[in-house]
Amino acid sequence: ERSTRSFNFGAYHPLETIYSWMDTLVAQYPHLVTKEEIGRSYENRPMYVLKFSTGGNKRPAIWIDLGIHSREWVSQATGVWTANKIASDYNTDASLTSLLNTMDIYMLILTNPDGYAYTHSNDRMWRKTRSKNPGSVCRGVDPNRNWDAGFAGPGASKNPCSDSYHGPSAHSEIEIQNVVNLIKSHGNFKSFISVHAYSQLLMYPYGYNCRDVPHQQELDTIGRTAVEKLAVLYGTRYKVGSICKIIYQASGGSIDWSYNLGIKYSFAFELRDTGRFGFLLPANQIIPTATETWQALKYIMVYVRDH
Ligand code: ING
Ligand code: ZN
Repeated sequence: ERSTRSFNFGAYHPLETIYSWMDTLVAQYPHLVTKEEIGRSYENRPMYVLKFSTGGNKRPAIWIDLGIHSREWVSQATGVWTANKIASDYNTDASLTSLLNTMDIYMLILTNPDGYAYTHSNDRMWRKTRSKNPGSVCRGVDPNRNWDAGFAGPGASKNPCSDSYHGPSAHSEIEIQNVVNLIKSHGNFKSFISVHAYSQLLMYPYGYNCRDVPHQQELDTIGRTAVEKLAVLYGTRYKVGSICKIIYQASGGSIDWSYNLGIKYSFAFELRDTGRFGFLLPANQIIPTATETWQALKYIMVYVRDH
């Protein structure tokens, strides 16, 4: 794809197509968008973060990762649409423009590139990384059980064949190390948002236990307003709550780690749908899903800017 205008945002694309689309986006908006390699995956694929910035040095920033679970295809597809939206709306959408005049946005669209490639080549339902597990015939670690936050506690499996295998140690997966290193070395992230599918939920910490976090009330209020904004377009209903209370207890998750690191505005989305199609969400729902989600994302980001 030479121009992002000819790119089909309403289709699911393989990794190589998304990576080459990133270059066209950067080429089209060179003063706003840059592409940074944060490291390589287990199978040596580059991991590219898109940085949206109008200047400054390590401005307060918002982190958005998508596709940590490879089979949740509407997540990565929403990332592609959203990145294009941020770039094209800068200078036309007043609240986004003012946001980008003081803050940066970082987007990691393919957080699990090996898994994503594998969902195209071998197994559409692959969730985990593709790392080898010594002593087991089963591959992969659940990259959302691998973070140093209640690691190996309830809601994660010690069985390498399980889809929720936590891995041999916290941050054992190179893909997670790459993100952790970027977040820590940057040191000025104010919000950390992880995008999954499906179930139509907007969640905040914790997953590793069911106790309220110190900022529970504020996070809940933000979440409720965000899902009201999301529902305006098509009436899509989301539930809001802590991971543990609203979905299930799950240890070693990314937003528990980011929250404990001091990034107060840590959220996780579960996009459409509620189970009719599940991971196999039809491509004609990509743009509606991304468009409604953008309303919630923008609300959260503007709130973060103002607090
Ligand atoms: N759901 C998430 C999972 O990892 C989640 C739910 C989100 C747990 C954030 C912990 C933290 O199980 C899906 N669909 O993957
Ligand atoms: Zn997931």
